[in-house]
Amino acid sequence: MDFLQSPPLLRNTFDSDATLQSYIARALPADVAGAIRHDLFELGAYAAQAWLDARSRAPQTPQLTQWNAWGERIDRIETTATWQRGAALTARYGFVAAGHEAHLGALARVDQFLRVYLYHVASEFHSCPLAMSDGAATALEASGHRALCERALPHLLARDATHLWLSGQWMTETAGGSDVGHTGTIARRDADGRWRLHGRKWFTSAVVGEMALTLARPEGAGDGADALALFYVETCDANGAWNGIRIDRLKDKLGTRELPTAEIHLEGALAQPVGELAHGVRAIAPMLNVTRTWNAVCAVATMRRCLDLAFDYARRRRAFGRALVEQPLHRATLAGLAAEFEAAFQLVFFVAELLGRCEHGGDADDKRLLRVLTPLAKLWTGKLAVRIASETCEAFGGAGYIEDTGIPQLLRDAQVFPIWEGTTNVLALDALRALGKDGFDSLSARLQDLCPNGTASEALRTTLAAAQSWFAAHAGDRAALEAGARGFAVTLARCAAAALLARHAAWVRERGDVRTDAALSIFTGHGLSRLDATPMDAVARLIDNGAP
Ligand code: MFK
Repeated sequence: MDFLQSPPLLRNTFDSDATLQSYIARALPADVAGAIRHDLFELGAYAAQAWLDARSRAPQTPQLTQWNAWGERIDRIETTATWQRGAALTARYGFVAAGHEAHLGALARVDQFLRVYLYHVASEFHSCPLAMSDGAATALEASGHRALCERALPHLLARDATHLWLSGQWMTETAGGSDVGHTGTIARRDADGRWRLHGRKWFTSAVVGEMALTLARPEGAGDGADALALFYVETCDANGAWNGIRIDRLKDKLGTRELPTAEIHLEGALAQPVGELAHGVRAIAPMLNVTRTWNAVCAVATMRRCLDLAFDYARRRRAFGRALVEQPLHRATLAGLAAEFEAAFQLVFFVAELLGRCEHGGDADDKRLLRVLTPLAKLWTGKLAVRIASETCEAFGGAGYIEDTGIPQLLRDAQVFPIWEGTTNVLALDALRALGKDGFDSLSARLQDLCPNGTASEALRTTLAAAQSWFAAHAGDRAALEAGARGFAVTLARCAAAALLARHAAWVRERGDVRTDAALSIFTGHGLSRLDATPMDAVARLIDNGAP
């Protein structure tokens, strides 16, 4: 009988996640942790079972049927079996609602994102429309538009699947991608004075949702982003017919294939302005910041899944006379990835804590810190998820390149994290904008306050000093500042993550756990600085002289 390699298995992803367990013990009061533990346990069991189930069936993708047998345009989208379970699970576990519930106050966001962290990979990116629904609820709450809040919030935050709505976030157009100011969708008043939208949206990730928030230019308004307004759209009328929406096709994507991302035309879709008829980007920003937080949570969830599988496999797979986990180089490789994940996890859940605090009061310092850390967490974890997923493929050797092991999908799916919701470069520039001219010192002081004394605090101080010098040296030269923005942003993200990992390590050390200390020393050993010293003139010589 030929040798048969046993495949990787997942244990309950809540029970087996030491990082998650120790975070909960530190961050949540015992009664809160006790109250949610059972739900988290069930989600961990669901995730492990979903992994097994997915290995025993052919992959499913959503299907668009544009015409019925008699030639009528119907644009019907059938979602996958996993997606069809999504509403019941969302209502039961409150993936959106938990973040808005009053009884946990500032901790509501932590509760919510622990649930999302456990659900994301098993959800097959049902988490995407949930993120947008959460973002829509947050933007509507921030708008103070009473009628729209009364209409949509009970659905977006429903705990009953029959009432639950999903929301889209329709921003991206053919000309207006990252540069949303080029949005071509026009809002026109009809004969009855109602607003109707006309245009083409190039990426709409939740056209199966019941509503969307979208940007459009009121007819006659000027050019540019500031003239855009934020509109609320319900996708279907009371009879279930599309509200002036034509679905041109579903996207054929590298990953997130279960997610029905569509190209659509708005052909007079009835819409309501959410607020004033301008400053739409400012009005949609609360949504962006929430979906970027989801992005970061889902990126660390992906990293965790990769590591669970890679570690399990390293214990099963033998080569050169011993298990992979006993091979010095493989051990060191896995430990290096795990240390990066540990740091990313602490940063992301700190952002969740801050978001909760800011939504329940929060002082100006917290709000400034949240504004900067949100793009930093999103951009750094997006790239890190791709790196860890890529290393995970490699940790499986050839099997990691074979589709039905389930491993390649992790990499294909991870690649979306640095792209949607703002690419790494767009987010790096956003971090610069959030920091402003004089935000560096307060960020630096907050990070140093968070970090207990020790080797990490030394590394933190040195790196922040280097970042400050870099920032000061480039402040007067916008092009040079932008050219180095990615390295600068990643450096700040790593500094924040190191401070938070050190804080966590100090707490668990007193309770006899040295694992996080080890992660901290490996993480700081990788270096915190990623400052980019590429000379601008070398860039110009390379790019402007016919290369590549
Ligand atoms: C599983 C995980 C789930 C994740 C869900 C993924 C769903 C996927 C769906 C999508 O991908 S939707 C498309 C996402 N598209 C983007 O993220 C667009 C990327 N481009 C940007 O982020 C630009 O920076 C942005 C369009 C936001 C702004 O560009 P502009 O046109 O140059 O506007 P400007 O003048 O910089 O900002 C306008 C106002 O908004 C300013 O305020 P004021 O009017 O008061 O001066 C900004 O300060 C404010 N603003 C911009 N970004 C902000 C913000 N305020 C708070 N937070 C922000 N992030």
